[in-house]
Formats: sequence, C-alpha cells, structure tokens
Amino acid sequence: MILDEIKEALIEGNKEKVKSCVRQALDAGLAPSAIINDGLISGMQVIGVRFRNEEIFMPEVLVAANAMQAGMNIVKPLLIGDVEIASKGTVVMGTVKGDLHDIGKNLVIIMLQGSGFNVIDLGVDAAAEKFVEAVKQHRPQVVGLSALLTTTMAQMKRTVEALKQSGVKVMIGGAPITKKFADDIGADGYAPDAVTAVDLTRELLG
Ligand code: B1M
Repeated sequence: MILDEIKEALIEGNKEKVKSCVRQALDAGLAPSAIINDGLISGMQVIGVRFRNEEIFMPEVLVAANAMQAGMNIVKPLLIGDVEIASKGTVVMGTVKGDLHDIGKNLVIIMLQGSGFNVIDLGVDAAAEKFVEAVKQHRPQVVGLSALLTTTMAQMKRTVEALKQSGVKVMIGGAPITKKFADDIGADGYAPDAVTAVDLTRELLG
C-alpha cells in the first residue's frame, strides 16, 4: 500500500521516492492527514527507535529528516481544513540571541513535527523577550532553546529567568550544553540530540 511505501522510503532516506509516493497518494485521493500520520510520522518513529537502539546514527537521522521535510513540504499546504491531525502539544523553539546556528534546531523541529507536535519556530537570534511574547501568544507546553556558541549560553540563562513566571517548561540543547549547565540555570531539561529532545518533550508534558 502506498502509505507503507512512503514509510519505507523515509526510513531508507530516499527523498525522491518519498516525494513521488506522497504525490501518488494525493492523486489516489488519500487525506493529507493520513499521509502525514500513517506514512511520514510512522516512518520517523522507526528512525527514532533505531537511533535509540544505536542501529543507526545522526547522519542517517539527518537524511531521513530531510526526506520527511520534502514530503511535508508537499502535504502541509493542503492541510487547511483537514482536522484529523490531532496535535500532541505545542512547542516554541528558537536559537537564542546572538546565535545564528540553526541546523540542529531545525532537526529537532522536524523530529518533533514528525512525532505529532505543533512547533512554532522563532528562528535564530531570538531574544528572551521574543520567547516571552511567543509564550503569551501561542500558550505552548514546552519552550526549546538552542545554542551552539559558548558565548550565547548566557542568553539561555536570561531566557529561562524571563520565562520563569509563565510556568512553561523549558528544555535546552546544542553542542556546548550539558545536563549540569541545564540544572545550574534552572532549565527543566537537557537533550543531547534531536531524538532525545522528542522523548524529553513527552516527559515534560507528563
Ligand atoms: Co559555527 N561554530 N560559527 N557556523 N559552526 C561552531 C559551533 C564551532 C564549534 C566551530 C569551531 O570553531 N570548531 C564554533 C563555536 C566555538 C564555541 O563557541 N566554543 C563556531 C563559531 C566560532 C562560529 C562563528 C563565531 C565563526 C566566525 O564568524 N568567526 C560564527 C558565529 C555566528 C553566530 O552565530 N553569531 C559561526 C558561523 C557559522 C555558519 C553561519 C558558517 C554555520 C551555521 C549555519 C547554520 O546553522 N545555518 C556554522 C556551522 C555550520 C558550524 C559547525 C561547523 C556545525 C554546526 C552544525 O550545524 N552541526 C560547528 C562545528 C561543529 O559543531 N562541528 C560550528 C550539525 C547539527 C546537526 O548539530 O547543531 O550540535 P548541532 O545540533 C544537535 C545537538 O546539539 C542537538 O540536536 C542536534 C541534532 O542531534 N541540539 C538540541 C541542538 N539544539 C538543540 C535544542 C534542543 C535539544 C537538542 O532542545 C531545545
């Protein structure tokens, strides 16, 4: 069945095949929500499990995430009015002020979307005030902060402090970040990679 083909193509990281199967599925009249839930998300879940079991590593996750993104790009514009996608929760994500690195953040976003979460992306160079504003506007359950520079880690502390009153859970990550740093600044959790970030989000949602 075409949804299984989408899932398999995503697991293989075959971007072109994912795109052509998604188009075929749409031509056959399948709902965008079914393509996302039973094809793309279902494939990404397998990738998450294989990564956790150390059967595959980050480069393979990146390739699968890329294929997922290609499929999502085709179906997402058609989602308006399709109410079958039940979001598992909302996450506001951004790279902190002064930091322009977004490859890791985008990977975390794709994995979260691939696991059924609604993600609001604040982009890069996002100041603490921007996160506070986004929390007021979107009422997320979790906020995710990414930083790749030792010099921008201090912005995480500022942002965690600024968000304290809102009661929202904050997870942090990025190459220089450690669990100890997360504890020191009062963040609710630290994830070393995109797959763990999804587990952590589920955990923070209780
Ligand atoms: Co920059 N850079 N860079 N850079 N860059 C690093 C980070 C650096 C380690 C390179 C080095 O010197 N060896 C170094 C930082 C040194 C330090 O602070 N200790 C560095 C530097 C110094 C700089 C500039 C200052 C260089 C300059 O201009 N003199 C400058 C800063 C610009 C700025 O931000 N203000 C700069 C610029 C750039 C580019 C623009 C050229 C480009 C970024 C392009 C982009 O992101 N769109 C870039 C790149 C590509 C890198 C390296 C090579 C790769 C980063 C990357 O994308 N990794 C990097 C060296 C390296 O890491 N090998 C480097 C792949 C990505 C998938 O991994 O981002 O770690 P990562 O994300 C992982 C996890 O960390 C985690 O999940 C991801 C997937 O597993 N994760 C989270 C990330 N965010 C998370 C959030 C979570 C949970 C998990 O929850 C919310």
